[in-house]
Amino acid sequence: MRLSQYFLPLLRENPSEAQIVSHRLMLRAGMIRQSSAGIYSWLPLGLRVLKRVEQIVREEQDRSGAQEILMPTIQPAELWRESGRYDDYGKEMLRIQDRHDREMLYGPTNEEQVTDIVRGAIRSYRDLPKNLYHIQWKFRDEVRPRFGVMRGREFLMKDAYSFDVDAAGAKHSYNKMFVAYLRTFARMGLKAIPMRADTGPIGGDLSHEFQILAETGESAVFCDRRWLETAALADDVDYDSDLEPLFRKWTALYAATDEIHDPQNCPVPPEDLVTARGIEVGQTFYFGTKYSVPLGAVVAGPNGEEVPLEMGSYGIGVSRLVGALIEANHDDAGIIWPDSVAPFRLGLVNLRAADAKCREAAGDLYAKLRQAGVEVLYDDRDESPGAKFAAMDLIGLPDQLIIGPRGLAAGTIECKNRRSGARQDLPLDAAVARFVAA
Ligand code: 5CA
Repeated sequence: MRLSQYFLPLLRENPSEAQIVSHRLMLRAGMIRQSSAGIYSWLPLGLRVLKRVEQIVREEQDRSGAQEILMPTIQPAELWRESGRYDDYGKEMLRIQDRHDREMLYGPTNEEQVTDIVRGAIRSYRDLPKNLYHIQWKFRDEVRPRFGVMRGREFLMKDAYSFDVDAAGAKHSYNKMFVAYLRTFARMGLKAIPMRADTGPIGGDLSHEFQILAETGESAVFCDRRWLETAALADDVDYDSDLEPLFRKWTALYAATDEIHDPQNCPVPPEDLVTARGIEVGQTFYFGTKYSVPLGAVVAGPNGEEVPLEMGSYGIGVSRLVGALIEANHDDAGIIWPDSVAPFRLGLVNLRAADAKCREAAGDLYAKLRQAGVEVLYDDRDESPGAKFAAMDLIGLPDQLIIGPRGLAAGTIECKNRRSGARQDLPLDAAVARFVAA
């Protein structure tokens, strides 16, 4: 992509409405624009990151055996009356009336909707287990939308729903999602700590919040000091094996959110307890038959008896993750994307757009990299070197290739790593080879 043609409305000043660094940087880097409180448009650069985050989430869901569907954003109120949540959910739910005065709502979550799909389609325990997920926009009329995409009113969520014939099966399904979450966040270079959590309006008695420690996090969390030295899960996992040992290993060290944490009965002595802030990037729930019983989602069990489905639900804040990634990866100059979610792999900077030789060399390099399938953002604008460096650092692509007249005379190009700041002069061809191989 040529920057001269790209829609990248950068802001020079810090927007006054943004209180935390990720919100500031998303606005300044031209990733998002606010539409109304807690509701955002995603511009080209931001959308690229959102899609990459979404794709990692999707791949790890698929790997664990979950199957993707797509449910609507608008749901009928009757379904929520069946579960009893239409009244319980309160003002956070956006209620709508259609032209026939039918009551509808913009889904804040989909337990009822998915249970309705499954109750009509699965009749026997032989068709279980199943885990269905979708990646869809949700609406919650939050009292205090804030921090940009971190606490929005409209936000993108991956939500998965598992169906089993008994509690043992449901726990295995829970463990699969639990492990898939560890892998998902690890692939983004994030350490998300699974913490025992309250279940809130979703219900149930087993729940974990996946929290990324960050000063700007909205949750108050507590964990064993040893969590700070624990590396993220990187291994491959056989999802058909017994995952209980892995689940135990990753829940052995104490970690809890403040709704659950009880200082009187905490197993960790105060000197080994970390009190911190966290960003909740995902939450898992096991709630058994809370929805299947009222909605009549039953199957024929092994002895022909009717059994209500055992269910769990599992959410990941896809749009929130974009903010969380920036909170965890930035410096004074701007964003520093991990490779796995970067909007482009590489920035190519031509320091002298007016110089024919520089233009030719940069154009040639751009063509070669694109041909080799490397995603490049090519700054071909006629701007000062200072402005170009600042823009590249702000948008945070993992590596920058810088072409200028001096290097070119010697047949070299400068390669700068955004994270380490390390610079290296490379022969032109070596620069191509390095990123084509990577
Ligand atoms: N049905 C369950 C799981 S599928 C559910 O809705 N869980 S949740 O309420 O915990 O939401 C799942 C995830 O969505 C959260 O962990 C959080 O990362 C994200 N999320 C929730 N509310 C917001 C919000 N207002 N803005 C951005 N992300 C949010």
